[in-house]
Amino acid sequence: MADPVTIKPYKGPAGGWGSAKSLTEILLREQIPLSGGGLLLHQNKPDGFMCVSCAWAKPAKPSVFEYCENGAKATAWEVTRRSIAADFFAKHTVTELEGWRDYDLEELGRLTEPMRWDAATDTYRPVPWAEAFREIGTELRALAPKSTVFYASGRASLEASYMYGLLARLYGNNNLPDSSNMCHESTSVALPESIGSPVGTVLLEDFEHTDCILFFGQNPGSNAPRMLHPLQDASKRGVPIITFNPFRERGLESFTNPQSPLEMLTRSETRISSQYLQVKAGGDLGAIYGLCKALLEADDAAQASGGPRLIDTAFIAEHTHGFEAFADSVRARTWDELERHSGLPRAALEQAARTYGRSKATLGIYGMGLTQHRMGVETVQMLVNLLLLRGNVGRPGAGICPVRGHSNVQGQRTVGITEKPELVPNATLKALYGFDPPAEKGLNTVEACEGILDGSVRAFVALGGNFIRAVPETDLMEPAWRKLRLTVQISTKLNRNHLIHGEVAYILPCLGRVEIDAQPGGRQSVAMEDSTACIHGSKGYAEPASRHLLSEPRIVAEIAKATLAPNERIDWDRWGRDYASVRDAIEATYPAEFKNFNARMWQPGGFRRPIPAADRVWKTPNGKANFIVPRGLSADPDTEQADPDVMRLITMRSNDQFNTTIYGYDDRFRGVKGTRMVLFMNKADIARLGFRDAQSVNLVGAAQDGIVRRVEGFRVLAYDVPAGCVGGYYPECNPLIPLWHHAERSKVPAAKSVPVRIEAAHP
Ligand SMILES: Nc1nc2c(c(=O)[nH]1)N[C@H]1C(S)=C(S)[C@@H](COP(=O)(O)OP(=O)(O)OC[C@H]3O[C@@H](n4cnc5c(=O)[nH]c(N)nc54)[C@H](O)[C@@H]3O)O[C@H]1N2
Ligand SMILES: Nc1nc2c(c(=O)[nH]1)N[C@H]1C(S)=C(S)[C@@H](COP(=O)(O)OP(=O)(O)OC[C@H]3O[C@@H](n4cnc5c(=O)[nH]c(N)nc54)[C@H](O)[C@@H]3O)O[C@H]1N2
Ligand SMILES: [Mo]
Repeated sequence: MADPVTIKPYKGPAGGWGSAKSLTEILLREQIPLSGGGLLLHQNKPDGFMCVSCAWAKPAKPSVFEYCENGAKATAWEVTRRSIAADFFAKHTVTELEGWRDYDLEELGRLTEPMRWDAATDTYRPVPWAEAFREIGTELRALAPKSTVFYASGRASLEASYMYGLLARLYGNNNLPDSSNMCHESTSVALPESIGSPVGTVLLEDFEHTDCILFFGQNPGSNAPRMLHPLQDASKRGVPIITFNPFRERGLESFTNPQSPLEMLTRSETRISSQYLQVKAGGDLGAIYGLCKALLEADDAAQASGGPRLIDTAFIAEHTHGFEAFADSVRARTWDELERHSGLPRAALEQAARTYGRSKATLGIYGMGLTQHRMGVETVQMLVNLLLLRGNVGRPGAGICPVRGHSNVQGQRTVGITEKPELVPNATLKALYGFDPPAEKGLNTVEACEGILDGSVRAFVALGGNFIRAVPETDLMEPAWRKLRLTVQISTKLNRNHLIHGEVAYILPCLGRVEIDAQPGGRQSVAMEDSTACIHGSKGYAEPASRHLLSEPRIVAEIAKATLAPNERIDWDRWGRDYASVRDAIEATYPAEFKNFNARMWQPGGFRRPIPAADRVWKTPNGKANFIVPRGLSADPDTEQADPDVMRLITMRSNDQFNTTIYGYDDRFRGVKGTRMVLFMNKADIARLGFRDAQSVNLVGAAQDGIVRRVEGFRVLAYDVPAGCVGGYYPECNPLIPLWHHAERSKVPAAKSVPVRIEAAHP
């Protein structure tokens, strides 16, 4: 049999003809007529629907086709003509389905009716909505509030999320973990201490005014492709883009705009990065220290010779605190240790620092490559330190720009999906709804996992997502999960989390955002917040996948009614069918952020909620922007091993997936076709460890905690990655991540430097 797997380097640009072809394939597979392009014309438009893929900013003046390959794939995935036939579950036991791959489960198409697991037959069986809500309510009322978790994956709208947060608090807990707990929680902990804002300060316009971009650990070609447009424009203006990434990602090297006929016909490419630094996994603290060191050395020299200063002394004096201590810590670091930790030569760091030192307005952009480390919080703060040295926060063309993941993950936090009671306007909630919101801190993702493992968590309600597949420590989590009393999954597609289920288990299928949400009072719209804190309205255009589906706000309302004592100040029925009334409640709860919400959400480009740091107002305890000295240099202090055979595994996304949703088995930009079980490895490491290219290997966890962690069946792929680092795909690699291996201060699982050993597989 011919090897279905092919691996060859991809030389083309991101975007371009490869992107057009890949999109056509998925539209055909999901049986969406190419005139379905008509639907795509509404994507990310002021009167259209907001993309269900990433959270990247939506411009006020969109182009005719304001979508990317992966955004269109996500739309196609949601409005697919495929759906799960009524008799499907009768034919397949849950135990059988557990053996199916993620891809095959979701490829079945949309879930169409509410289902309850039937123990006698081990199948999911249809159940009337009313009965489902009644039983869920009865179960939840029987449990101690502390033992229930209300998870949210970052896609649900501001309206559904607000209602969901309130449901948890009225029920009696702050157990509101969010996908953000696995993602940008490092940002949400780091930035308030540094600049007094939990989110970035950058707007899309800033890309037009910047003259230098520092780009850390984010893969825009696959994960935020619309960002390639402003990056391309900046590059064409001659703006240097300095990238720090262990992988040479195609989207950060070269881009052809698939929506420009001229670029497509002439096959013209724009180079994106002007300098590409293949930092070691977890080496960013060292790398940024290096930039700061080079800058301070140049500044010392300038001072000695009476030349212009390299640091913004006026800004530092007026706006910041902690500069001296920080400068001392920079000077105390030796180039030797910085080179060793970052894996980058001093000369390259000095070159990058010279470019930065010439800039008048720099953007610092980053993603999971910084946040998903043991020192994720410190690394984000270190990037802010670098920006503060030259006053690069709070002026046009400059700022800190975390690239958020799910399309409304940032917004969910804004409207109260958080385990931290201090982030919630509890006094306002009390005034509005006449109850005392729980004051005790709730569970985040890692703590929810701990509670499931030790049996203190008994019920898990999920507003979207595929929690069991997304979290670390799969092999311990799955058996513990089965001991839960109640699992409720509000979902669009079948995934592994439905198959690994509790004693009483429900699947509640919901409308997606691309679909028309018809309610008695008329068609409803929802709102979401993008990565730049702009809030947009979104209206569905596609016919719903089934007439049995309910909307997310309606499902949350029904669970609330079935579970909570009646509250005369909350009309759940009205909220569940008239979302403008929920937006009024959001505005009443957060008047500064959501002033005139219902009118402003349709403003082209959305409305920006106030971000004080963007105006140099620092909402930190000392009223200043703070330089913060990190506690160390290594991303993974406690797994730092002298043993050179222990590798740092980076777990990441392919170009053909959205988190645990697998669209296909190709990763075009990395040249992989037909498999996800590859291990990207440096050539010298392959030779040193006695392997060869294409050999079959297994990965074994190398954390010394007595737990055996293993994933078998990878194929070694010689690749341009720094020595000591290997790469593999998420979620296949998740059984290798210890639950305790998380960012120390934010508890984001440290998925980007997992200690592993590689063994030859013996067939
Ligand atoms: N199509 C598509 N879009 C998506 C998603 C998706 O799965 N598919 N997921 C969404 C979500 S929820 C999120 S959070 C975002 C995720 O988007 P990204 O932040 O891009 O996430 P990853 O793919 O995990 O990869 C991060 C990048 O970091 C690099 N990296 C790894 N370790 C390090 C390191 O130590 N230092 C540095 N400097 N770089 C490192 C990797 O090589 C990779 O290029 O995308 C969102 N958008
Ligand atoms: N090893 C490793 N692990 C990681 C990561 C990593 O980089 N490496 N990344 C982490 C990150 S950044 C994140 S955000 C998490 C993601 O974790 P989750 O957000 O929990 O996972 P998703 O894969 O996005 O969830 C997919 C499911 O959501 C449901 N869904 C889709 N659309 C809708 C909708 O409109 N409404 C509802 N109710 N349901 C819907 C579908 O049933 C689908 O199967 O994973 C984390 N896990
Ligand atoms: Mo994410």
